[in-house]
Amino acid sequence: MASSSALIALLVVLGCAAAASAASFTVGDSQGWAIGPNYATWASGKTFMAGDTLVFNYGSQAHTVTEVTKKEYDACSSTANGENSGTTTKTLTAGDHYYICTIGTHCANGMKLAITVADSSSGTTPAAPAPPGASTPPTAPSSPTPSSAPARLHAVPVLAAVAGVLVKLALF
Ligand SMILES: [Cu+2]
Repeated sequence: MASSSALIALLVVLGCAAAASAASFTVGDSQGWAIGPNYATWASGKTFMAGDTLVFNYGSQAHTVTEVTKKEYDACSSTANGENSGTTTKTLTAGDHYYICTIGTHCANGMKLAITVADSSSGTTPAAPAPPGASTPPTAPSSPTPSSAPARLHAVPVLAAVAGVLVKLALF
């Protein structure tokens, strides 16, 4: 009996760890998706993993969230259909992603976001690409392990230790 309850506890702990691993990022934080924030600065230092979500908050109809190619991102020009409901959530897949607002000159005025999403099964966490013309100084670390990465990984040894204790309790 003891061993089965320990195993159940272990599964619950591991299940919680898995659920907590997908992060949600609010683009621009409290400023949302608007003219004003520097999204290169916002993205720098963040680690985006496949399965994480981006949440864009903005005034309905006032802006669009349009995923574009790098070429369109660089040119601030796209004929793609964006979303303009006011709240747009994107679930990330591995690779580079580019988002712009296609209304007026909003993109040229800063409504453009470029991120690099790491595959959740790999240990690599490449930094977000710096958009050309960005006025921010290159403060992003060039090392492959940004400071935010270890925080995610700290939970693993702790869970392993907890699991080890539970198994020992079950056996003795
Ligand atoms: Cu806009």
